[in-house]
Amino acid sequence: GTVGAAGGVAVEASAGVKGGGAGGGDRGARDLDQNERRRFLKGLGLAAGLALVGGVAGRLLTARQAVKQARNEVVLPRPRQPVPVVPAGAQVPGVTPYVSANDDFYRIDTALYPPQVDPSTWQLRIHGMVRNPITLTWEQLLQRPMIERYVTLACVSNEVGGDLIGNALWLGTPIKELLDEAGPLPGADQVVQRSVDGWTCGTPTAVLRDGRDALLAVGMNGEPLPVDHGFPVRMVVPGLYGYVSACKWITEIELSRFADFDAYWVPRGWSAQGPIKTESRIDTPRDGAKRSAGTVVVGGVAWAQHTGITKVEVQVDDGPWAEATLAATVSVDTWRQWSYQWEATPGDHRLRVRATDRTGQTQTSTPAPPAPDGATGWHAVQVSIG
Ligand SMILES: Nc1nc2c(c(=O)[nH]1)N[C@H]1C(S)=C(S)[C@@H](COP(=O)(O)O)O[C@H]1N2
Ligand SMILES: [Mo]
Repeated sequence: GTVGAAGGVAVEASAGVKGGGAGGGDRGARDLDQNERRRFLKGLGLAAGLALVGGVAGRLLTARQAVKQARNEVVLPRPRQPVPVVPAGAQVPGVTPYVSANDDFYRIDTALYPPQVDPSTWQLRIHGMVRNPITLTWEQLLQRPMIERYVTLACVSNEVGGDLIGNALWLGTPIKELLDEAGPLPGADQVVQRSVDGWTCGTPTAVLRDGRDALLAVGMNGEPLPVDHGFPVRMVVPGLYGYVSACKWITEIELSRFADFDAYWVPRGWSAQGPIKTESRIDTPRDGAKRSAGTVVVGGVAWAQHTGITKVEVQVDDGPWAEATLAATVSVDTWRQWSYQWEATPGDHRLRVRATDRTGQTQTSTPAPPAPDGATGWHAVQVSIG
């Protein structure tokens, strides 16, 4: 039910996503968007016949058709190492899938319609404060070394307990190697990424070169990127919120300075730097669930991308914090599931969760809204035991 959260939505359904990027605005703005969208869709129905005759809608449909076909014809290159294997036991029953299906993967962007980019004319320009500017075609990109990694992407506008987070297997070429070839000049501390639709984000150059598996990605869960998720090429950076790192439909990388350029969401009140905050969520039981007294398995996810989760604790009402069992995980770049066996007694109870990351830091109890750099606080659910 969150703006832009549904993956695989029809192109028309995305009309309400506008402005739902990093922030998504407040509730009022969302409702307005919904009404506008309904009116817009009605208008579409009336005008459809006319518009289809050589109109905007017609051209849009043609572009969608052509790009859909081009995507179907893509043969993804093989990664240079075997695919990482998801260990048995990464999945706790009743918890959200460890790997998010492409169609269920949350979607956030400012695009009224997802840009239709034809790979045969796609180019990536790496320029700005570099010694050797580079231009890559789709064919050239596919010939570069490819790796495949699970990375959990998260949106800064995710509320505590929210679902604007997903984990996928990304295939791509390490951006570090491309940046090394381009040769950033001293002082170029920001890598500005620009999408074909003009959207921009800025990532610290140092983060993209520190050895983490930051990818210029072409594949998602074994398929070419879905159009909604950036086909043909996007960036994926472990440890940073999407609004500062995960440019979809990317066509330009400009080495710059944070002092010289503010990316799209920065003048709109969001922080220029966006490391993902350590968070955790209860998936089962759901808020408002009714269960019988006895053993109830409480489970969920916790994440501290590129740092790693070392502990998750659960609290019943105002009781002591009890340590949950951590499930297996592929790497520190993904979320991690957990479970806790609760001996539930009759009555209404509040369950809370908090995670500790590998730096030893435990999530703060202090609630903060998503803006400007990510929500904080402990996720809680109410459960009634009969
Ligand atoms: N071109 C473009 N890329 C974008 C955005 C956007 O609005 N336009 N939104 C960003 C944000 S805020 C997030 S959280 C991620 C979401 O990626 P997804 O839609 O594949 O889940 O994409 C990022 N990349
Ligand atoms: Mo986001």
